[in-house]
Amino acid sequence: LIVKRFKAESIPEAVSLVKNHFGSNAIILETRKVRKRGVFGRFRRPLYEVLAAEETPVAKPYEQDKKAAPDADLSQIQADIAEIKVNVCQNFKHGGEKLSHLFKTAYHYLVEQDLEPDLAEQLIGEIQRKAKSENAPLDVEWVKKALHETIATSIKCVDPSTIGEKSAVIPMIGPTGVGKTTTIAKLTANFAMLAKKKVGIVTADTYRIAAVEQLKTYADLIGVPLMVVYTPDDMKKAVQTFQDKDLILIDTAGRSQKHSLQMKELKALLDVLDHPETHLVVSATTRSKELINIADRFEIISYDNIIVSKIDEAISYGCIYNLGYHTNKTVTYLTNGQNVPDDIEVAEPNRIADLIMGGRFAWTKHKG
Ligand SMILES: Nc1nc2c(ncn2[C@@H]2O[C@H](COP(=O)(O)OP(=O)(O)O)[C@@H](O)[C@H]2O)c(=O)[nH]1
Ligand SMILES: [Mg+2]
Repeated sequence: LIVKRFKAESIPEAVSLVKNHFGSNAIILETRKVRKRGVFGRFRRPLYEVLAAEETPVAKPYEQDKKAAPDADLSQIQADIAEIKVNVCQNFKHGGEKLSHLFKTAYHYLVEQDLEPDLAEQLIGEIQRKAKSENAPLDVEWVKKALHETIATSIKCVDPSTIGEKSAVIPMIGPTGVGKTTTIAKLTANFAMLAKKKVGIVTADTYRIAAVEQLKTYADLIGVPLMVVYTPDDMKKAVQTFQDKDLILIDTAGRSQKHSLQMKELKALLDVLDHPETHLVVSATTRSKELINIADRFEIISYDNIIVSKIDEAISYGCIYNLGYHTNKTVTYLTNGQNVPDDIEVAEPNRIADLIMGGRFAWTKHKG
């Protein structure tokens, strides 16, 4: 009896190797899933190993099957049997194999949602430990729920009831075109009209006339005063003028984080403020690498909060997790459209986890 091992990336592939070697009379003795070695071995494609031999009289059952279903291709039947054997092994003999497949699928899902691979691996590690300690039923639903929970507990958001209470002075900083001015308009409308707070708006975006006019239009519509500032002294005066306000929202010109002179000017303008609650506004459609660079470079102005804009335009939300992880800042608002004042929401960990876990991905079909 000649016995030989065949390795391939799928069972049908391995079986066809067997067939090429032994002809269609080969019999499959054993099938197993083997893992490749290496640090990331658990996330690589699996290999299947088939132990096969040339047919002996013991292999009769296969012939009977063939007679019963004359049209069925022998190698297909062999592949099916081999696959069944693998599944049986996974489900009963090596529980660990099934587990690793699930976690691998989850890892691929997270990376697909643009989570940094390192962070995705870390999250998977965490839910693997959770699975062990809770002796959890290892199915897709459990893994999704555990990921959701873990993501939600690792994202810092602000308690909505404290917004606008910590500080009365809220500057918005960030790159151009991310939605700073629109967000100020939305917040002004919400605070002034719904929360009945006394709001004043200051704009330091004097580079484009249109920018001042854009905000002036909103201020007039909502019925709140607007002051335009050019210098740090103007800024001081504006804040003094608005002393009686519950809330002062400050718009700034979009700055490129790579332009250090612009950044220094902005810093000088905001340095005169007493305990400002500075918010960095970034767009969810920006790649994670740039987002983290932006977040780092704006550190010279020192800010504690992040607003993520344009979540309506983004197709994945892992960047919010990456950003939160790297900066350890609080995410305060998400904006989800151009409409003032409606398209803004208070950021909540569960909502962000919903966004990340709600991506389109075939969990059950995903292989390797
Ligand atoms: N789709 C979408 N567009 C937005 C959002 N926020 C702002 N915008 C649009 O982005 C563009 C730039 O907004 P603007 O507030 O002027 O950005 P700024 O340069 O940071 O002040 C405008 O066309 C806004 O209507 C949002 O959440 N979703
Ligand atoms: Mg603007």
